[in-house]
Amino acid sequence: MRKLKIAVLGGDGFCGWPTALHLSEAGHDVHIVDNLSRRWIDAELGVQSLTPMDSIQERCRIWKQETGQTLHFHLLDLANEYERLRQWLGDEKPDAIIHFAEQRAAPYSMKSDRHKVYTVNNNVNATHNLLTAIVETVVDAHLVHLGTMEVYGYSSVGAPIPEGYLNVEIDTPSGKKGQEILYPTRPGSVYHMTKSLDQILFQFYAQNDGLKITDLHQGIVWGTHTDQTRRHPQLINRFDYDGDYGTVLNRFLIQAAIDYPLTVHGTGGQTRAFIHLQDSVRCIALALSDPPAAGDRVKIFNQMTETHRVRDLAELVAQLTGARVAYLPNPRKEAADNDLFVKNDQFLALGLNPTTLGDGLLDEVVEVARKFAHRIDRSRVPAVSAWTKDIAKRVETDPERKRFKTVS
Ligand code: NAD
Ligand code: USQ
Repeated sequence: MRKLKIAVLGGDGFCGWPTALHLSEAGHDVHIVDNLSRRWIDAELGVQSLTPMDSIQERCRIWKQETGQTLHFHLLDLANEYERLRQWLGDEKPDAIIHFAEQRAAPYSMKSDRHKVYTVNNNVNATHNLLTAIVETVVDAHLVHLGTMEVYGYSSVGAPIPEGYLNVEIDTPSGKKGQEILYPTRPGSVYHMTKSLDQILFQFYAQNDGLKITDLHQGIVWGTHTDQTRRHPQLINRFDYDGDYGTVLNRFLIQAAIDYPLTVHGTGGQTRAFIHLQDSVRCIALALSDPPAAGDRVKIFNQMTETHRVRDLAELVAQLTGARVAYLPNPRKEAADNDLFVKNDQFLALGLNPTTLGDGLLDEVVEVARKFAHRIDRSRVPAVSAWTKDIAKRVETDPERKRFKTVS
């Protein structure tokens, strides 16, 4: 692929940082744009990444020292600094823009009315500001957005979830007519809802202004290192373990490392889609190499490599590490059990060779967690953000929860 100027929006985050490094190593001119809000949220919640992260400026300095490649950093809030965003885009004219810059935790988005308002304002404005600034500055960039699998909900219809579009037949007075529609969304949290809204914004701007957009519906990312973050201790990636930002498999792995019971919500019958961080980074590079043409519909990929039931993951981690498994009242409003079939043919066709849970990388995460175990605050491990006030009451008074408090 030719050398591109690539803007990585949200490039200080868990997925954005390793993506920026991967693309820089591939020879692209990478510009990280971030308002560092995720670091402020850590301060708000009183938690920190399991791994000690340096400032973004220091991380960029170490990368230059290790590779000779410059990573540019721009402090900019996409949601609240529209004029600066437009100016920046017009000045820099990137060939590609990767958009990670959203509030991405479902539990955080459900904590309170304030957190709901923040998540909607931040995510929807960030995406819309970006789209309208691309139109206004006439920048000919391929926009790659990180969406999510759970925009679809998990209603077990039995058929595989297609890559974005569904062919339907509609009854009309003159008989049945075929139509292609976006696969219906049924988001499971305010955060996931913002990703559903993003989809409509993309559809409009692709159709109205011919923007070239790829939307990656990504599953839950697990793992911590990539080939590039392993190069130097100060290039280490963020790793969230707390009840709001930690995702299920990474949480089980750190819980095992500190002898904390694995926190399965409900029966653990929830089936979810997963992808290792290294594959996530590779998929983004593959998507960049295959942009849609101006005037095309939004290209949608399912960015996941395998599906697992939550309780099976807990059992697997327990077998690997000897950890105990705790079945706790579920703070979320979600189906207790669901099947999940997902198509991911497009990435496989582009050459993705999936890394799976069987590839030995679970141990690597446990090792990292053991190394930094002293940084873990056990009191921040339980997930306490409840989806409704009724659920909050039920969880709070549940005897199993009370018993758990004493054993953990
Ligand atoms: P993260 O919170 O670690 O990173 C997001 C980054 O965006 C942060 O550095 C934050 O400071 C920045 N940001 C947020 N709002 C911004 C704004 N208004 N202006 C500028 N910067 C802003 O999250 P992540 O895990 O790296 O996720 C990145 C993207 O991938 C998100 O959009 C998320 O929805 C999506 N995704 C993540 C996962 C996962 O498991 N982590 C799975 C599927 C999809
Ligand atoms: N869960 C547990 N125990 C825990 C944590 C979670 O049983 O300690 C359960 C949850 O109840 C849920 C499932 O595990 O059923 C997944 O939860 P999660 O926090 O790992 O994932 P989720 O909230 O869906 O969000 C994460 C990322 C988000 C991304 C999404 C991809 O935070 O940014 O969009 O995964 S997906 O789920 O495919 O939509």
